[in-house]
Amino acid sequence: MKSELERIHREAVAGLEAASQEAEVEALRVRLLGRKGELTTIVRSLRDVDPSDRPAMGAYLNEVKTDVEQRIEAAFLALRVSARERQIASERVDVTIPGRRQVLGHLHPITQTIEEMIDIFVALGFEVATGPDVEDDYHNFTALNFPPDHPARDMQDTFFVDQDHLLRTHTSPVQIRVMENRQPPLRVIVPGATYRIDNDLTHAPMFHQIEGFMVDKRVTFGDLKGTLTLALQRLFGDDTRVRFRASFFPFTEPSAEVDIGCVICAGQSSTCRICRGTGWLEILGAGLIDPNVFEAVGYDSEALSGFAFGVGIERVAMLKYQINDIRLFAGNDIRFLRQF
Ligand code: FA5
Repeated sequence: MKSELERIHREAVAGLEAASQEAEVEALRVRLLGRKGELTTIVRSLRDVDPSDRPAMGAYLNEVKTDVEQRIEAAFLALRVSARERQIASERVDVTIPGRRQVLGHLHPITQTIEEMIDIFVALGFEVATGPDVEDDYHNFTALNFPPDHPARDMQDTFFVDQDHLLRTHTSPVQIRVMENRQPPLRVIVPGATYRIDNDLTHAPMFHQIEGFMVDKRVTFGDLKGTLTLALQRLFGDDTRVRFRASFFPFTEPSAEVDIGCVICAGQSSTCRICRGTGWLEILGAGLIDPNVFEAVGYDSEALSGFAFGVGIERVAMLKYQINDIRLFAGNDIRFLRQF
């Protein structure tokens, strides 16, 4: 039995020294100390030993068992420590390596222009409202005093969804939606996407407008002029000249087209390509809200008055940034967008 114990001890020591994985140590532990392990079973053969040798043999057995247990414990500990050291080494961070540059995106130039214009009008006491892109004929045309045979109702100009629904051709239907639900005094702006069957250097099938309107007692054309002149000068610079020309919209009376002094040549060049030598650039449509529009929303058109205007955002952005092709805004060319 002694020689058997010596063999087990020798092999245990050698096995533990060779083990490089916790799993190997665990296998050895099971082989030696498990329920059917070599050291566990050899205890049972102690009863076959001559009684006079039994105390000495028992003591030796205990010595071997204790030693093996301690070596296994130590082997586990050593492997865990070296595994942790390897992990720490592999996760080491070199704080001296220069950081990776984060490429920051930015807002689209149209969004930037919309936000700038919202800020200008909010500072003048206007609030922001929105409405649906898919509109019904009533809000887009009828309530805005378009006669039944108006050319804008032609399939040539308007994207119809079905008999009664269309992609709104302007932001003016939101005037109706706000007035249907609220009572004056109102000062509201409406930024949003608008759609028309158009496609050339200055007209896109989808573009953006900002509608603005004010309704109260005794709102005058002077209020419209003052508000728009101030807003356009904040947008294009304090020296910007603004002029109003008589025009026509079904939903305003009187109506005006508003021009700003050419931002390129300031009226100094008879060959300017932007203003074609006129010195003026058309920028928006406006007017005093037609009494028929007030009637459509149930307002008292005798007691109330109001102004409204609609600006093309792409138009503003093209003039501000001197862009000559409207299609660049929707082209998603990163080389174009990076410039803003
Ligand atoms: C209107 O849309 C009116 N609703 C504006 C208005 C509102 C007038 C309130 C009075 C009171 P107009 O069709 O002119 O008007 O369009 C207004 C602006 O939208 C134009 O000056 C132009 O800058 C822009 N616009 C029109 N069509 C396009 C298009 N296809 N692409 C880009 N911009 C366009």
